[in-house]
Amino acid sequence: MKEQLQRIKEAALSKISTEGTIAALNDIRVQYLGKKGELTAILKGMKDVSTEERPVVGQMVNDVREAIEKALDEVGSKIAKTVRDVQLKNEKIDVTMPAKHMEIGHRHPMNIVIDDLKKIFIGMGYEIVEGPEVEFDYYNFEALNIPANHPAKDEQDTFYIGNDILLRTQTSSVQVRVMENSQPPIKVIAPGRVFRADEVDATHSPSFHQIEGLVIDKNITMADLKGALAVFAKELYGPDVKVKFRPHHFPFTEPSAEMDVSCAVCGGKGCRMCKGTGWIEVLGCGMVHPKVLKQSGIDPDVYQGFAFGMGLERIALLRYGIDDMRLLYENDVRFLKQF
Ligand code: 2U9
Repeated sequence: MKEQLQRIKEAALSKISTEGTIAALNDIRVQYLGKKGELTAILKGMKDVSTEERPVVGQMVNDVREAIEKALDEVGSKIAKTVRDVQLKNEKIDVTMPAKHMEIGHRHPMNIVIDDLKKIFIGMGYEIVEGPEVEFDYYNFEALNIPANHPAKDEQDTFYIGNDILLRTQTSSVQVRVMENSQPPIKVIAPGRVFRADEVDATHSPSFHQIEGLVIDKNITMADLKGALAVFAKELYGPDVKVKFRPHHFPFTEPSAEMDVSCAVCGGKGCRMCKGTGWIEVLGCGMVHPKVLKQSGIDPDVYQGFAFGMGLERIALLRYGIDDMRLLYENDVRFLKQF
């Protein structure tokens, strides 16, 4: 049995020393040390060895096992190192290679305009408020002094979800909610998407964007409205811009007006952009109608306010000299890349 063990040891060590792969080493481990391996078979035969010989043979089996394991480990780690060295050599990274070109997008022109306007109003102390695009008829029309059968409801025809639920036609509904939930002083702008049942053409879209503003406090007058909107116009178009107010009518404001700014292209002389008038219409505005204040829980004998609203697509088209609103929504990258 001792010779047999010596033979096993020599055969195993010689095999191990000539192998070049981890898989082959694993096979050898199974062949000698596995459950059905040659060394294990000898251990099982120990019962036939005499009591005196047993400790000697047992020690030998252990020595042989240790020698085989040691050889397997040594050769195994040598092979692993060689494999790693080859891998490192093959996977060398050339840090001087030019990087792959990545297309990075940028803000949509509408978002550039929205962000600019928000920044101006934040600078003037306004808080930004948002509300639902799907709205109750009450918040979109009724609370703004536009009752059923009012002609303004026809001008602002929209998409109805149900009898009393619709897609909002103006962000005024957000300001009504602010009035219901808080007491003055109120100084907010409500930017957002609005909807109207309009046919698509160069200047109309069934979905567009607005910013509306609302300021309510004691002793607010038309002078505050004009001052605030003149500051806004100068922030947007530069310090030399002139503003003028033309009387108008809205159901929710009284008195109401539209504000024009002097044409930035011709400086007021008249050109193609301003259709020869020297002026460009920018927004609608007015003093909040006392009925509107009262209906939302604000006492019009104590508080007054002004409001304004503007369509943002119009401002974007004028700013960038775009002649067709549809270009803003078609997402043609050749168009969008220009901004
Ligand atoms: C409350 C009371 C009054 C908001 C206002 C306008 C005038 C206006 C239009 C401009 C072009 C909408 O996008 S557009 O079609 N808006 O002219 N909007 S005053 O008045 C309010 C808002 C909220 C509680």
